[in-house]
Amino acid sequence: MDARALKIEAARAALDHVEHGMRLGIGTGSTAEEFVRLLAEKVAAGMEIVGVPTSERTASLCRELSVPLSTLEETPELDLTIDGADEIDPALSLIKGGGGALLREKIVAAASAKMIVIADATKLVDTLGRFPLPIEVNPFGLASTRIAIGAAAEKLGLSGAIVLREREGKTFVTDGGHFILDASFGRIPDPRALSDALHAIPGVVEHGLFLGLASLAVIAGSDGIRTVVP
Ligand code: ABF
Repeated sequence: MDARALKIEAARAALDHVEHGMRLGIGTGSTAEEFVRLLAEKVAAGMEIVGVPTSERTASLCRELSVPLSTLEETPELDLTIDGADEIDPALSLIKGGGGALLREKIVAAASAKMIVIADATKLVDTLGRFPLPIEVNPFGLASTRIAIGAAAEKLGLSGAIVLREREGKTFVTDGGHFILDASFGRIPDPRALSDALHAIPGVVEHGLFLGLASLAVIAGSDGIRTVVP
């Protein structure tokens, strides 16, 4: 089964958790986009839901496919968020943000009673950190913030390149108008400690460690669908 087929299978399995009348957080990335396409079919068949998108890209796809949208201002409490991830560990701690949407993704996930992660099996890891950790930073004071991030990581025994994300030769700017630093720290044995250290840095808006947010992961692999709980 090719990579896209696995994403579709994970998205399809997650759809079983969506009930009529739900208020949904809708994730970003290629797996989440497969979920949007399948959700649109359910809506066309009469399922009533409303979605809060985690990025302009997801919002645009939802509008194109007539998935009803709301905002967190209108719908501040969500029943369920469905989203992808870059890495998933056995405790369902995640690295997210490869798609550059981590801030809205985390805000929406935190506003949801439940979060289900959808992914192919390549995202499963024993310890987070093989994937560079995305850190969303305010453009003001970027150089100082990058130094502070390196120093905070060093105190935790972590080190590695901290690179300003670019796209098509220009600095990547998030939907929220911020920059992303991708930190290649390698294995992160204590994600909570790193999360707390990053949150203490004024120029850091948010980071891609999603801890204690996902309640279930639907994983598609060559051996079929697996449901992972912490
Ligand atoms: C988004 O989906 C990001 O947080 C994460 O980086 C990405 C994973 O993308 P894909 O599903 O395309 O692998 O939620």
